[in-house]
Amino acid sequence: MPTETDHPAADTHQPLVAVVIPALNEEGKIGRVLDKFPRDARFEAIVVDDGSSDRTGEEARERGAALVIRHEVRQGVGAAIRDGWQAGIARGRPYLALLSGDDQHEPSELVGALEALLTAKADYVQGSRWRKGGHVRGPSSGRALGTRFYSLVFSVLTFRVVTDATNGFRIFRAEILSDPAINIGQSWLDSYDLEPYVLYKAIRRSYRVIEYPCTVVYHAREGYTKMRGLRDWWRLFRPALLLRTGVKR
Ligand SMILES: Nc1nc2c(ncn2[C@@H]2O[C@H](COP(=O)(O)OP(=O)(O)OP(=O)(O)O)[C@@H](O)[C@H]2O)c(=O)[nH]1
Ligand SMILES: [Mg+2]
Repeated sequence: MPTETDHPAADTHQPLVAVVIPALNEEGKIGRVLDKFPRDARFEAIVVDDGSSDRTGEEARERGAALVIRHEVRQGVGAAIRDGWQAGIARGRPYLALLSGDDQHEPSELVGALEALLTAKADYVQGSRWRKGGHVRGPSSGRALGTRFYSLVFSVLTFRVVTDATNGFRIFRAEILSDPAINIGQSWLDSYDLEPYVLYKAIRRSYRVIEYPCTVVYHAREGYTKMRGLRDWWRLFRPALLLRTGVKR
């Protein structure tokens, strides 16, 4: 069971959006993410420290996370995000969001994304570095091409144009997760699969999904990924394929 450290100030603001930030050994970066977190009472940061062996959890607490959930043992990025979103639901937040814990997104862009969602009366906003106004900063090596190819395949499988399907950046109505056809509790989603799973389901269940331009940063010198080998790529790739073919639900 995860252990939780609550920050009393969070409850008095009654934020609209619980922004979940999964983090595994992100000391240094997690503080930077929280320093850039919008100074806007509609947003609260829920950091899930997924078995880090460094000061990730302490740093998150010191730099203003409303809630830090600690996994004593690493459970995977999907499991971390799931616990964070469930905590957001338990806190009564009507919207859930996702931001990388390795400082690859711009937290301030959450504000525009929320406005876009509310204005369009959408259910789900997916960040896209490839939409006009979006940016890629730093050397992404082969990733830029890889994410475009992935998005093309994802679009074919969902019958819908999605320009940046691997992007974690998103805000959506928490109610989506109580749809009986969307089950994020499945153990096959514990790793990289959860993020594309939720996007795929939101589209295929006919929720109103829009894209919003956002920034993705590649910290070449510090490192920006914990993905290892083909297995992790397959985990990112397989949800749309397995759902489309009916192998998984
Ligand atoms: N890989 C991985 N990341 C984890 C885990 N638990 C939490 N995380 C966090 O989840 C986020 C995603 O990690 P990355 O491996 O960088 O993946 P990504 O940022 O989605 O994609 P790329 O950087 O483009 O590879 C980071 O903030 C990690 O610290 C885990 O078990 N594995
Ligand atoms: Mg990363």
